[in-house]
Amino acid sequence: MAANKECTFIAIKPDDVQRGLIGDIIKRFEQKGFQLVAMECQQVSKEHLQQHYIDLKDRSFHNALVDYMNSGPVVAMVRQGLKGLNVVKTGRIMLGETNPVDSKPSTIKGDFCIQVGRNICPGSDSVESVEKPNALWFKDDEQV
Ligand code: IDP
Ligand code: MG
Repeated sequence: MAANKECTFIAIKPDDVQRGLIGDIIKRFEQKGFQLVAMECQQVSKEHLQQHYIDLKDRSFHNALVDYMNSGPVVAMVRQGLKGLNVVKTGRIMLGETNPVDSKPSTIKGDFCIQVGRNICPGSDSVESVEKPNALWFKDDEQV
């Protein structure tokens, strides 16, 4: 990644791929001006997902979350903006709160879902936490 850029990792979960929401979600980040760095539609292994959700390994819903994310293809992407424009923070605002009940209309979770276990899009929650998922999901030469 260029030194003057900040990246964020965003994904679209299996039932939202099946619901045909990929275009609606991507459009919001395109319109907002987040540059595309990498994107892929892939069915990921449970081992990969256990790594992705390692910080939640002690939570009661961890296994159900891994099984669900493994149940069909997901779309994963990395997007970026100039440093100082806070794409990680802005991305989280665009996504809404983890629980859709708390998400305002016009956010992705506010507009497209009602249930925390089916909440459409995970997204990086801090600049420090971005590198790990980016490296797990995409090789260096898959990020442009
Ligand atoms: P985030 O996706 O908003 O960053 P995290 O706390 O990282 O939220 O949780 C990861 C995923 O775990 C959420 O997207 C959601 O699907 C699921 N999750 C979080 N909290 C709960 C819960 O209380 N019950 C069921 N699933 C949950
Ligand atoms: Mg999270």
